[in-house]
This record gives sequence, C-alpha cells and structure tokens, in this order.
Amino acid sequence: MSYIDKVLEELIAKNPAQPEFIQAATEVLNSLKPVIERNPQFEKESLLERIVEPERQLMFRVPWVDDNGKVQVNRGFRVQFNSAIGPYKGGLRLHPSVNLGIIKFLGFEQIFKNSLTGLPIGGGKGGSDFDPKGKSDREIMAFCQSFMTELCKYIGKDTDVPAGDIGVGGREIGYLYGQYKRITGLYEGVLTGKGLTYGGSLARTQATGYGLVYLVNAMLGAAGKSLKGQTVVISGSGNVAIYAAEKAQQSGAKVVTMSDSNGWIYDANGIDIAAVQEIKEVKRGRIKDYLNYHADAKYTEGKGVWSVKCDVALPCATQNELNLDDAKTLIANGCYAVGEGANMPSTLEAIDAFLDAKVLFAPAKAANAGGVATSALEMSQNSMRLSWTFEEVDAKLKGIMENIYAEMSEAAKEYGLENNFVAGANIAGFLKVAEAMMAQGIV
Ligand code: NDP
Ligand code: 2IT
Repeated sequence: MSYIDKVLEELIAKNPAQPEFIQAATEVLNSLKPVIERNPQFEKESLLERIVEPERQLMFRVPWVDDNGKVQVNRGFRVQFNSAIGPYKGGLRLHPSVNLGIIKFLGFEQIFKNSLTGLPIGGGKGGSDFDPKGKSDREIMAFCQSFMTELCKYIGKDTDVPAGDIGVGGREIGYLYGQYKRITGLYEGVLTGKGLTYGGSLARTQATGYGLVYLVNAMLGAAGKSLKGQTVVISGSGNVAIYAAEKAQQSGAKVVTMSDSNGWIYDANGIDIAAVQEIKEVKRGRIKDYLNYHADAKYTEGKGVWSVKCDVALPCATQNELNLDDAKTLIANGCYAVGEGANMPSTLEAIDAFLDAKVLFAPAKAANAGGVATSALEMSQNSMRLSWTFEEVDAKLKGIMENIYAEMSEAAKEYGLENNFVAGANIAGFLKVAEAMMAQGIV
C-alpha cells in the first residue's frame, strides 16, 4: 500500500464521524502523490501523519440567556490546526450544522489556502452550532460575549486571530472584539473583519468576492478568454456572493442568479446588487424578497441555480452544494469555467467531472483566499498602527490573487498536470508548509 493510502486509511479509521474532514484530506493527499515520490524524507519523518492531526482542538460550553429569560447552551469550537508558517488564522462559523468534523475540514483547508497567499499565517477555524437566524441583536451579543469569554484564553494577535465566516459578519466581530478587550484589557488586532472605527481594514468586506473574480479573470485571461459579455450563475447571497456578483458585473459579466437556503432567484436582466445588499445586509431578509424590488424576476423554492445555462459558475454558499449531477448539467449547458467562492462547494465526483471535461476549475483554497489574505493585510496595518486606503488594499489583493493563479498553474505544470489547478493549488500550498515543518524539527 502506498504511503498516502496508508495515511488516508488511518485517518478514516480514526475519524469515522467526520465525512467532510475525510473528503478534504482525501482531495489534498491524493494530489500529493508526485510530491511524495520526489521527497522520500516526508514519509521518513511522518510529515503527512503530522499535517492531518491538528496541533490543538478546543471544544467548550457556551451558555447564554435568550429574550424569554431561558438559558440556552451551545457548543463552541476552535481548531488550531497548523502554526508552521504563522499564527493560526481562520474564520468563525455560526450555523446549526457546525460540528467538530466541519471545523476540522475548514481548518485543514485553511492551512494550504493561507500558505498560497504568500503571507505569514497558519491554519485554524472555529465556530458554534448556534443559529443566528431570527435572533435579536441582544441575543447575538449575549452569545458572542459568552463565546469570547472562553475563547479569549486561547487567542491573541501573535497566536491565533479569528475572523468571520458563515453567520459571522461585522456585527458579530464587534461584539466579540468588545468582550475580548474587556476581559484581557488588550487593544490589539486579535480579530480581523473589524469595523473601520476600531482597526478594521478597508476592502476586507469586499475581499473574498472581489478576490474570487480577480483570480477567475487571471485564469480566463491565460486561456484567451474574459468575463466580458459572459453569463454567470452565483449561489448564495451572503458576504462572498454579493461582492463576487458586484466585481463580476464590473468585469462586464451578467450575473443572473443568487440563492439562500430557502430558494433562488433568476433575473434575466442581471441581478440588482443594491437590492440584494438591502435585503441581506440591512434587513437580514430572505432572497425571495427580491421580488418586491423586481417583480419580473423569478423565485423558485429549493436548490436550482446550477440548472441555469451559463458560461461561468461561482458557487458561494456552502460545502457540497454542487454535486456530480449539477456538474453534468453545467457542462451540458456549456459552462466552461468554475470558481469556488465557498469552501469545498463541489463534491469530489463533481470536481473529477469538471477536470475530465476540461472545464477551467479554480479550487476554493486558491479562489477564495482573498478574504484571508486581506485579513493578513489588516493584521499588518494593526501592527504598524496605520491604515491603507481602499485603493491600496484592493491593489495588493489583486496582486496576491494573480500571484496565486501563477503559483498554482506553475506547480501543476512542474508536475506534468497542466491546467489541473486542484493539484497545483494543493501542491503549491503544501510545499511551503512542509518545508517549514521539516526545518522546525519533530514538532
Ligand atoms: P454568509 O453567512 O454571509 O452567507 C452564506 C450564504 O450561503 C447565505 O446566502 C446562506 O443562506 C447560504 N448558505 C449557508 N449555508 C447554507 C446551506 N447549508 N444550504 C444552502 N445555503 C446555505 O457567509 P459567507 O458569504 O461569508 O460564506 C459563504 C461561503 O464562503 C462559506 O463556504 C465560507 O466558508 C466561504 N468563505 C467565506 C469567506 C469570508 O471572508 N467570509 C472567505 C473564504 C471563504 P441562508 O442565509 O439561508 O443561510
Ligand atoms: O474561509 C476563510 O478563508 C474565511 N472565512 C476568512 C478567514 C479570515 O481569517 O479572514
């Protein structure tokens, strides 16, 4: 049995209840076959066994009082996966589906994503099974304060720097930051995605969605194509989806769909992003409310954006939202490029179908790295006690995404896997972390 197969077999036996973690690890490790062949010392020093085991996993009780005076209890998580190249860095997710396996898959992906940014950040992720939907601001604050009361013991600007993810945006980061400062007395860049009045970076809100489109533009450009005049389908209507849609439209594309967990909208005239922003960012409403702004758009309950004919697809909602059947439908309808804004939105079978059909496929850990890259820029600004303009941050973000495209395509080429950006991103992200771990001894 090969070294990689042996490590995967042990990982599956040890983590049977963590299918998402197994899925993420399978994708990465299977990409590393040619790297392991060239570097036998990795097996000798059990590098893969070490890299799939988090350095530390925290699970804790989060009690809080709801608006009826009832005590609620949630489970909190922080997985500090790998600190070889920098302090743990990664978001916090608040969603009822959150469990240890989900946080481990996200933390594992984050290691290689953060490496690809070229910035000094290690991999981590956290969150809770708390459901923010329908909660009052006071309930959100009560939860965030309780969550941070425990988490603050384990984080800091040079050790672990959380940020947003699903269900965590500016409001939640504010409550978390206030509680961290109150307990520790430290005014420091312990979180990113902060408000602009207390250390946040301009362009962090836009960064993941903009970065996704910068990377897709680089990928299309290298293939002699561009977004101009193209039809784009997007899933999700949260932070990543909104700013991906905005930048895609600025790049000359027509975005025709967006969705949430209830259903999806189709607007043949192109999505009105200001309307989606008002519905989601201001009113915290449902995507169905788009009909109140554009009665001629179409709303359908359930899942369905991948059935719409398009040139480019940008999944920006959640993991495993695009399966083999969806991939086949997209390919049959002429979709020639996919950029993953969400983390692991495509199943392993869907990815294989895209690669077999020679679809230009930008994997999440490269395509959505703009968010965490700009978080790292926020950390730099906090350390220097200054702030860059929107244009400065945006220009750095664009440069970082173009560099990620170059790194993943060169790594793919070097290993004879031209245009397989899944393998290219995994290999390029892995090699930097692997070298740092080897240099630091058996830790
Ligand atoms: P938001 O909470 O802002 O938005 C999430 C969107 O996805 C909402 O439209 C939500 O619908 C939908 N969604 C979430 N879960 C499900 C589900 N189980 N089924 C169907 N739809 C769902 O989160 P973000 O935009 O920040 O995150 C979206 C994705 O991007 C995630 O995979 C995240 O990990 C990833 N990501 C985020 C980054 C960031 O900087 N924020 C950076 C890199 C990746 P509803 O409101 O109905 O739940
Ligand atoms: O998945 C991700 O990269 C994020 N949710 C952003 C993490 C960050 O630290 O900005």
